[in-house]
Amino acid sequence: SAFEYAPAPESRGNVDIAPSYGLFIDGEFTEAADGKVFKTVSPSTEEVLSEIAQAGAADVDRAVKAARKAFEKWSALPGSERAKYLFRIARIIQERSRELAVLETLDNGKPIKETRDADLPLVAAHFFYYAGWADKLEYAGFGANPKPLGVAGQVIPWNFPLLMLAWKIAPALATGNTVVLKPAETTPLSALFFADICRQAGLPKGVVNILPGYGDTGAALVAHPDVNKVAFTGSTAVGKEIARTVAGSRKKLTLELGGKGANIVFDDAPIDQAVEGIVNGIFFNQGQVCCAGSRLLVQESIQDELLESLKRRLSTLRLGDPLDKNTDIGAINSEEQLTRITSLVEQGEAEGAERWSPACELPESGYWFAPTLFTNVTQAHTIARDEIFGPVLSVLTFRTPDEAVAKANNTAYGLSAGIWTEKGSRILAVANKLRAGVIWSNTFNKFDPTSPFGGYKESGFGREGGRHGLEAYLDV
Ligand code: TXE
Repeated sequence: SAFEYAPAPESRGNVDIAPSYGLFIDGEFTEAADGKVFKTVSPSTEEVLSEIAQAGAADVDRAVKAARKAFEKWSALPGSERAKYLFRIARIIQERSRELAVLETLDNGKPIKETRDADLPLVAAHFFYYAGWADKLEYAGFGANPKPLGVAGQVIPWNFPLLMLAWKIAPALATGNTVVLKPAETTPLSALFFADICRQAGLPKGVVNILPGYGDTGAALVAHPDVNKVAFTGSTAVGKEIARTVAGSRKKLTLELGGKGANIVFDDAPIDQAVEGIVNGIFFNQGQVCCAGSRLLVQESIQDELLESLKRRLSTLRLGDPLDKNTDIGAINSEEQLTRITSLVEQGEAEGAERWSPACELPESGYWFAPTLFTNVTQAHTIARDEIFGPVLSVLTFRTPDEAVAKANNTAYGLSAGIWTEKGSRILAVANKLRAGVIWSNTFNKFDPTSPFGGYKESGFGREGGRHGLEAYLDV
C-alpha cells in the first residue's frame, strides 16, 4: 500500500482498503495531533470500511502552514508547469478509475453504474479541462495578469465525494492556489486515495492537503486566519453559518447550497423521453443531488398519461447491491440522511399528499429508501418547499406557461430547472423567466466541465466549472 501508516490492505470488491488512514499534510500521511479517529462505514451493508484520522484545530493549522509554504513556489511556476501536473493527475485518475469507482460506491452507497459512467469520467474531465486553462489565464477575460488568492480552504459534501473534490481542487491548482480540503465525514476514502494520486503525480508537497473530520474540522478551516479563499458545498444552514464566519474578513467566498429544482413538462413533450428525464432527475444518486428535479410540474391535461407511464417505469427500477452493474437505486448515504428523508416523507403524508411507491423489497442491513412519488401536492406543503435530498418526487400541476414559471420560481432556492416541450420558442421564453443557475431542456442532470454551475437565491453564489469557475480563485 502507498499509505505509510497502514497495515496490510484487505480486499473489498477487489479494491484494497487499508484498515486505517491518516491525514494528508505536506505530502505525508500522518496521525491527528490528538490521536483521534473515526470510522467510515459502507451504507449498503453497515460494514466498517476503515478507521480514519480525524483532524482537529492543530492539524488544520499545520495543513494551512504547509499550504502557505507551498504557495510561494507553486504560484511562481509557469502555468505550463502547473498544467503538466494537472494533466498527470487526470491521466492517473483515468488509469485508476475502476478502483476509484468501486471505492466510491463502497463508501457512498451509489450504484457502480453511476460512479463508473458519470462520477469518474467527469472527475477526469474536470482535471483535463482546468489543466488546459493553467497556461492561458491571461486570455480568460479577467485582465492581463490575474493573481491567485493563496490558500484555499475547501469543504465538500458526501453526495459526489470525488467529483466535488475535482470541482474544487482542479480550478484552484490551475490558477496557482494551494489547497486544504475537508471531505465529508461519511465519505473520506476517495479524497485520501486522491492524496495518493497527488504523490504518484509528483505534485510538490503541501500543494494539496486533505483533512478528514466532522463539521468542527470544517469550521476550524473556514475560520483559520491564513486561509484566503473559502469554497463550500453543502447544506444551506451550514452555508449561512460559514458566510457569517467569513463576513468582514478578507477571504473570498463561494457557496453551493441546496436546491428544489422544478422539472416542467408541457403537453407537447415527448412523454417517453420526459419520463426518462424525470426518473434521472430525481432518482439519480437516490435523489441526493443538489440540482435534482425534485418537483415535477406537469401540465394538467397530460397528468394522468404521464403519471401512468412514470409509475410503470418506476416499477422497473432495481434497488439493491450498489456493486451490481444492474442496480439503479443504491443505498442512502447515512442513517442520519435516511432519518431526514423519512421524517419529511411522513410530514408529506400528514399534510395530506398522496404517497406511492413501486413494490420493492429493501435489504435488511444498510440504509435504504424506496423510490417515492407524491401526488395531490400543493405549494404550501413542506415536501414542495424543503429539500428532501432523497428519492422522493413531489408532483404539482399547472395550466399555462405563466403558471408553470410562477410555481417553478416559488422557492427559496434557485439551482436547477428542466423544460420539456417540442417548441423551441417556448424553451427560450420559459428559460428566460426561470430564476435558476442551470436550466436543461429535454434532458436533465447533464454535466460538463465547460459549463458554469451554481445557484441563485439561497442556493448560493459564485460559479464552479467553465471559465467562470476560474474567477472564484483569482484576484482580478
Ligand atoms: O450537510 P452539511 P449534511 C443538504 C441536503 C441534506 C442536508 C444536510 O438537504 O439533507 O444538506 O446534509 C461540513 N463549518 N445538502 O448534514 O452539514 C460537513 O462536515 C464548516 C446539500 O451532510 O452541510 C460536510 O463536510 N463545515 C448539498 C459538509 O459541511 C461544516 C450536499 C456538508 O455537510 C460545518 C450535502 C460547519 N459548521 C447536503 N458543519 C449540496 N449542495 O449538494 C458541517 N460541515
